Amino acid sequence: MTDREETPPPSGKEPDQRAPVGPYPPTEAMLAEPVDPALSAAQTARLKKAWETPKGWRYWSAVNNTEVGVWYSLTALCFMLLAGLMALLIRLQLAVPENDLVSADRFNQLFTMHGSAMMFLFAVPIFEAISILILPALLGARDMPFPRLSAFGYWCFLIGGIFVISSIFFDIAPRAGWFMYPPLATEDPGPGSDIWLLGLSFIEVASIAAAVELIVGSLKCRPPGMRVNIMPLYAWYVMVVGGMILFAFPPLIAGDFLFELERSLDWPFFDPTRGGDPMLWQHLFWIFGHPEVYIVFLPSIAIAAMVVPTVARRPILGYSWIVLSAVGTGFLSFGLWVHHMFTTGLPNISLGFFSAASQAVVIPTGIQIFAFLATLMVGRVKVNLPMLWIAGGLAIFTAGGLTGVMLAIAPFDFQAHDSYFVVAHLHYTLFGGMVFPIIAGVYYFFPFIRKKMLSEKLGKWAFWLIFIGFNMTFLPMHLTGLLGMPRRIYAYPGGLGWDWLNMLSTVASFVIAAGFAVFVFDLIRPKTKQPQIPRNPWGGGTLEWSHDVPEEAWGVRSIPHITSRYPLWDQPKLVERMDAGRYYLPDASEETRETIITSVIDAEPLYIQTVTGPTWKTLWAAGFTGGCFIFPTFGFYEPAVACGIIAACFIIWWLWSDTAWPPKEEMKDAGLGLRLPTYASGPKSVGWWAMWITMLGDATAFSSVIFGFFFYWTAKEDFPPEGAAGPTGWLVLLAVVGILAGWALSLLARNRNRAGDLSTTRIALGVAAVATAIGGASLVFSVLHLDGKEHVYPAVMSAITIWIVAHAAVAVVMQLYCLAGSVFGKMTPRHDADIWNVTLFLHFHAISVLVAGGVMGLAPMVLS
Ligand code: HEM
Ligand SMILES: [Cu+2]
Repeated sequence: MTDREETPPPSGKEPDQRAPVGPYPPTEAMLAEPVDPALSAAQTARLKKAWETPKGWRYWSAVNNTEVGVWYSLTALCFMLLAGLMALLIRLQLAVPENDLVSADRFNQLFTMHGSAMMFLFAVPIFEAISILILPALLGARDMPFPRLSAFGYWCFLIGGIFVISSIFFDIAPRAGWFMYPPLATEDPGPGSDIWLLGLSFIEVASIAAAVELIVGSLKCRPPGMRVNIMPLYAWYVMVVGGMILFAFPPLIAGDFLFELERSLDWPFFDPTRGGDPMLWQHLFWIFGHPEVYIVFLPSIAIAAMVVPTVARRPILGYSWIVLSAVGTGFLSFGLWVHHMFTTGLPNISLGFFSAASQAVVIPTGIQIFAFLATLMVGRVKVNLPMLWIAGGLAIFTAGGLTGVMLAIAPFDFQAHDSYFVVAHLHYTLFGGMVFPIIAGVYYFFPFIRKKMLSEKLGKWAFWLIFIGFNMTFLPMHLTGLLGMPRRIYAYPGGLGWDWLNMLSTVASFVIAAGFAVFVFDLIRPKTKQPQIPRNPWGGGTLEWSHDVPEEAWGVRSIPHITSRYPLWDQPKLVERMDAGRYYLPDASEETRETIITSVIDAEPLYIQTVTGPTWKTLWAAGFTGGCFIFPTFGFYEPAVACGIIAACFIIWWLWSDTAWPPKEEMKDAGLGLRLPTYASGPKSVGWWAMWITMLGDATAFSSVIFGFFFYWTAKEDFPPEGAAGPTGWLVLLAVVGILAGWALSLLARNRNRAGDLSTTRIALGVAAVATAIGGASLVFSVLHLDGKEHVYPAVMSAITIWIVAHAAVAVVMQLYCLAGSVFGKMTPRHDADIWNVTLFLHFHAISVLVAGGVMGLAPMVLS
């Protein structure tokens, strides 16, 4: 036990030394003390008030994870059903040879939208949705650290998703396949490809926002005592998958960025006649695309990792092995992308390397599955519905994994590539590795969310219909593929031996549909007459099952001190004491929403974070951000710019009014005699972590653009073309100097502010903004004489410029924001979270400017 009574009070020199005061961890004697019932009742009333969900139409301004998570999950499920209907149309068209149910063009739209919607509007979002919904409960937190960010992400997802998917009703949907290969997609007339590029980029940004939120949530919102090595496996998977999203989506966003520049400005990034290369897109796409399949697979394993111990009624075996394998799978998955490009004429050495790497990923995947099997074998298993779905999923996934190993062998892939064998393989992995486990998750967590049970009988019907229907649909496709049927054809001649196989697949796909109908019916049928469940109906050991029945919006009555991986099994009296308000944060003294932030490794309490409540600002911000992405698809650039500016204003207003204001009281009682600070800046605060993580993603996207430069440089002989002009050297230098000066001055401002020297702080910030602006402008002028249309070389230079200048603009806004904060009392020497986050952004910006300066200023000299 450590006693912090001795901690010195904050001194003038080191204003951020506000530290927790009081005993920690709590002793059994402290926990055994009864709580005064009158006090407890008063606390309950205040908590209720603080966490009240808005009523009537204001309900939609809610930002609480329990509301946003439910909307998010339902929306993703709806998109899945729509994409499923498209699959049925595809199957109907292919039922008989030479069918003319839909036209060739419509068919292309159907399979492109089916694949894109399943992957981008269902597979990734559903993971984030479920995680937003349950993660705080798993961690005994009251909410996610940035509820408004979740709400913003949700609204972006909804708007973007509806926009992308509804294009199919207007016959303008994308139609170049879910991986949009150029030149097919670059030359495709009509807005289809733009809808894909801009609409999905918009959704990817929202996905990244959610990933940031989830990672910070698992790192910093764990209950006191829940060290990393005892946190629920689900939270580990959230971190791994969140990290993968952070490194996988940005290359795609960078690719989308180049692609859209090519489509709207005719800059020839992927056009070989002007120095471009379609292979660059394939690389960028699959650097995203392969990790993507693990991004959708690992969360399902995470659900299995929660269900299996409950079903086996014992702690999971091989906890550390599972964690290591999850991390290992995450890493390995970034080294496999080339197996999607085996037939593009790559050197043999690459084929060999990526073939071996692809097979190696079986090892960590296998370890996780064996750990589950071992847990089930030594446990006292009582099979329930969630377990049935998990088992079915694992069986199907394993079959898909085996065909995956076959396809990873390059010579086999040469034969099976782009045939129905691949369609069979990918559906085996996706159904087994995500659809089944997700449904298992729905059955498992439904009682937690709605406090009612789904029907056992209907659940079994749904399972067997989908399981049998699935195998009857997709097993034959292995054969159709090996018999030579290519994927993505809208009609085929009869008599090739494919007819009956196709008919079988089509009939069976309706069996799957019937199964889904049963499942959806069970989900939405009214359950008012049904009794509420008892608490913890499955007998789980993790914290989410400690929630009250009926549910209260505050999550937990008090935030417990955790000492075990399965606290509900191992810590007697835990729930009773939580309910009594014996633990931390039992009160909402100012009737504001709060949660405890703990340290990353040991989960020691650090400070109390105010959590924001309902607002419309996020909805407006999302709407206008949507406009900024959606208008350009149809070539309306002015309204797009206007929307972008308005969205930025909303976001700034939202940040300004709701984050990082100096608190009323510096320290607050957190319960059990512990007093915690109410403000943190720098590495202790959640905002700083969020910025770090966001910047990692941002830097990855920038690196992908730079990767493009080096790709052309190494792969193309005419890069740069003979005698081509480059950016103006001295202007590039001026840009670097200006932006670096802005960075250094902001750092100076941060230090002077701490020292209480407000006038220097403000002057430095003002000058920093001017220097950064001059830097950005110089970079623009350095490339103005170049014509991006002529060749990929000027195009790349201009693309890098756009990237840097956009960031410089953000930097200027941030510097002015801090200046305003200092003037209006939002930022004080003690309360400087904003400028910490801004300087962190500027560190990254400074590095990217140095890189850009090198590429734009020095490379022309080296190259010529
Ligand atoms: C009712 C269940 C489903 C059926 C009957 C079905 C059927 C099909 C068929 C026949 C194709 C090939 C189209 C063609 O090449 O002409 C296809 C492609 C695809 N499906 Fe599914 N599918 C189903 C569910 C799913 C799910 C749940 C996912 C992902 C989570 C998914 C992802 C994909 C992808 C990525 C493609 C490739 C699209 C492309 O070639 O661009 N499908 N599906
Ligand atoms: Cu792959």
